[in-house]
Amino acid sequence: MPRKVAVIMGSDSDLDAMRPCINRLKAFGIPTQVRIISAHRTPAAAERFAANALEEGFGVIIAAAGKAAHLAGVLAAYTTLPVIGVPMKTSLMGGMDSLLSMVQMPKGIPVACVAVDGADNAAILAAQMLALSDDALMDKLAQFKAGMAAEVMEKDQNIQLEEF
Ligand code: RP5
Repeated sequence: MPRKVAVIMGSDSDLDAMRPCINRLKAFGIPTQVRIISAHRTPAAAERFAANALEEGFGVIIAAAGKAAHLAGVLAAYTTLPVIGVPMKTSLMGGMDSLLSMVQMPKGIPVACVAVDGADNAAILAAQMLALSDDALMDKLAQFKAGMAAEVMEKDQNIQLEEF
């Protein structure tokens, strides 16, 4: 049974930014559960989810939050599963508040943090983690990378036809 990915958002206001993550996981065929759990508004639910996630068949937790974005760190505190944080863009310095809240985790409780609004990369990183024990998924990732390379090479060919 393949391990699932949890996509946890601190608020439904994070959903639009996280759609690329959910769509990418779906495209890779990864079973995904999407939840809204807040580290400060529903802290007991955050603890419960993270503490049970391994037993419930999850392999990676993706946590999206903005501002004082402690969701990823709180979830990481209650699980040995890898947690990938997605800092949400905010009105303060483009989301620097969210970014630092996630990336500056004190030692012992790491959070793998992608770029501000880096939802797509969070899904790809989660897939790479799961692919370590899933050869079919590793093949899909290889195809995905080859597809990206082919796109860039095509663009390179096309740009050489233009006059500058
Ligand atoms: C965080 O605060 C959420 O992750 C969201 O990014 C931000 C704002 O939440 P709302 O006030 O829009 O619910 O908890």
